[in-house]
Amino acid sequence: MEEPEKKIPVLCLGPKGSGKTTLMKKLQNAEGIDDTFSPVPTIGTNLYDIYYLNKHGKKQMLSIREIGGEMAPLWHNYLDGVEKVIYVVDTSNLCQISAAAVLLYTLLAEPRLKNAKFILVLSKMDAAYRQMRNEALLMLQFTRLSAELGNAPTLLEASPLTGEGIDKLKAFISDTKIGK
Ligand SMILES: Nc1nc2c(ncn2[C@@H]2O[C@H](COP(=O)(O)OP(=O)(O)OP(=O)(O)O)[C@@H](O)[C@H]2O)c(=O)[nH]1
Ligand SMILES: [Mg+2]
Repeated sequence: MEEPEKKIPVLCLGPKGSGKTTLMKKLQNAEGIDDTFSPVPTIGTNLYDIYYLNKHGKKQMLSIREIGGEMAPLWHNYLDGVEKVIYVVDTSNLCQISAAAVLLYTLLAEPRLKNAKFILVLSKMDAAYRQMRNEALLMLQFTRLSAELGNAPTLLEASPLTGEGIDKLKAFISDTKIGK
């Protein structure tokens, strides 16, 4: 059980079912992330320890906290000390995208996240979903966000199923200051 006061500098957020757990498992190099992988919706939060090599080739670990989409009204309780936000949007679910956008804007406008780096992950970019990419970006008003915001998100297309984007996501999180 995680200690409630433990500060985790990297958060993974996004609407329910957008693919956060699957992505985190893949980052952990878990076996069996394929068509048959069936995660359960995250109730509350999950902590993932991620191992990576730093620029000196030394093995390092950092923790990422996933907060279930069901918990969106409570995300604000977890923002203190956060340096990076991985925001996961399901490209295959255009009905959910406006809600996803509103939640993202709320985070981007949050004073406690003023200096945080955001990465916007278009998940499930395998197979047929890829064609929805441009519509998804349009609905998220990504171009406008990029032009108008100081802390505009970096964009990443990813799929835990094919492994696309996983290395880039590791690079994004791995320059985080860890520990005290
Ligand atoms: N095709 C495809 N399906 C995916 C991918 N990632 C996740 N899924 C499926 O999407 C569903 C939801 O995935 P989760 O990883 O549980 O989503 P979540 O964001 O953690 O959801 P909550 O914890 O409820 O907020 C599952 O059925 C996954 O198998 C992907 O890259 N491609
Ligand atoms: Mg989950």
